[in-house]
Amino acid sequence: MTNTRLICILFMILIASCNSNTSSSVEITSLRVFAPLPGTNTAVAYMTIVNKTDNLITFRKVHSPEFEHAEIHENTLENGISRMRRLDKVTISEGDTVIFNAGGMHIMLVEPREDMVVGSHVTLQILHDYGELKVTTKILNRLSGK
Ligand SMILES: [Cu+2]
Repeated sequence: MTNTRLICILFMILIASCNSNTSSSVEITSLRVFAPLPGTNTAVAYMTIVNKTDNLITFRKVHSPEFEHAEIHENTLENGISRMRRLDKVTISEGDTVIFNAGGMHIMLVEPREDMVVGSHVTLQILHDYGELKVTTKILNRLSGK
């Protein structure tokens, strides 16, 4: 191997490592968005967020172009009654995982802009300290899960 070629390879590795920014190391898996139930105007999103960075990450806002509002919620039990409250932020420690699921934290999508039917595409933009996570999926039926 010539010196020039070696330098070239080293340079390419350097560029690759410079490009690995924080947002690419935060991953969303198990994304499910359920359409509003008949007679309601709220959809709900569940997912798992994995923070593979070396930093604590704070999520503060969620947007969806298909809905008027999007909020981070948490279900709590007060005197045996299940209630939802809005969270200002969700923090995930370095290397940690946070699960949004039924009965726990979730993303509430309020007032669909168009008629949301099962199979429509829905996009979520989840903003954090270092950028945003953008994911798109097909909206599911909440009763059948399909
Ligand atoms: Cu909620």
